Amino acid sequence: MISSCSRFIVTRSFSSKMARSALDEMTESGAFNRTPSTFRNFISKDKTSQFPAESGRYHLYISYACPWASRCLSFVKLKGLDKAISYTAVKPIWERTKESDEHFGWVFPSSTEEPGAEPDPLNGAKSIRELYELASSNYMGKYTVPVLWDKKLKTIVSNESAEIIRMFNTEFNDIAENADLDLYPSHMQALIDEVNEWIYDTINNGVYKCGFAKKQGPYDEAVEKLFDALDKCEETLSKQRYICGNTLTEADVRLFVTLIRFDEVYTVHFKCNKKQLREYPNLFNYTKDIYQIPGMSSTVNMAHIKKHYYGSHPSINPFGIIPVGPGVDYSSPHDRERFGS
Ligand SMILES: N[C@@H](CCC(=O)N[C@@H](CS)C(=O)NCC(=O)O)C(=O)O
Repeated sequence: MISSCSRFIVTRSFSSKMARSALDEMTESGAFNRTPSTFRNFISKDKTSQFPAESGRYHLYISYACPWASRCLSFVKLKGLDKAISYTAVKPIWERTKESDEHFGWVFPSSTEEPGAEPDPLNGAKSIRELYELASSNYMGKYTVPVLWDKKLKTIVSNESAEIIRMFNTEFNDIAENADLDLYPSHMQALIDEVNEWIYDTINNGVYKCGFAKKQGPYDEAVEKLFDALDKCEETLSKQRYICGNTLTEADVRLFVTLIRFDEVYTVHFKCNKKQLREYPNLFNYTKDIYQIPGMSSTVNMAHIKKHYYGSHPSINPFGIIPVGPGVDYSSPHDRERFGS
């Protein structure tokens, strides 16, 4: 087994123009800088399109650890797309993806040794990297989840969760069990976009900017913006049930995936410890409220979440020790019904 220190150095040596892992996405100033996704096709309800919405045609590859993949799985559950879109979860801890080089990334188990993770049922791939290589022979970017796979054309439709959730919201309504649920209704789109933008920058990606900062300045800046944004959410949620009003929207799902990981991981691993989520009464109850929506709790596998973060970032946690707590119970009663539903 390669030592955690050399593992980090070798991984970085891949970094020329494109990043090969989140650990390589650093600017000269020591700040974390996420690279954009590469596969950006759209599934359409139009039956003549290249990627038409069809039951059984598409497969979602996820990690339960990954907030971006989890938001896609949340949409599968909320929209009632379980029967139309199949999915597989990888193992939580990054491993070597090839014998011939030192890249570490998402891999599939060979059997059922890791509860929740399964072998690749479609291509027999050993890693997510292999799927990218099947889809494109000259791909040079990161091998990220989620991956939305087209079984018919044997390629990646999209690896951008923000766009995958939009496809799931509208394009499968002929087959979705909850077709009437619109998480991005046209009359709220401007507001949702605006909220998504600052929440992404300060909270969803903000926790990563705190955790992956390599200098004090970028950390201080990110942590201040993060807690200012959480204070702003707390204030908003003292007046309404959800972040854009009294209706559940895409913005809530996007915020939830970060909040549910906050006390278990981000406070410790990413040094986001100015306050814990449990110290914000409205944000904490809001997180429980969303967790208790039918289907949502099945998207949260806390064992995978903790194993991944604490076990896959040797530059932050060299010995991979997983802290014991806090073991928050998100299924306990909340007070959000005071706003109605
Ligand atoms: N823009 C992508 C980001 C996905 C992403 O960063 N996924 C992480 C896991 S949370 C990943 O797979 N990282 C692999 C790596 O850094 O090598 C999306 O939102 O879909």
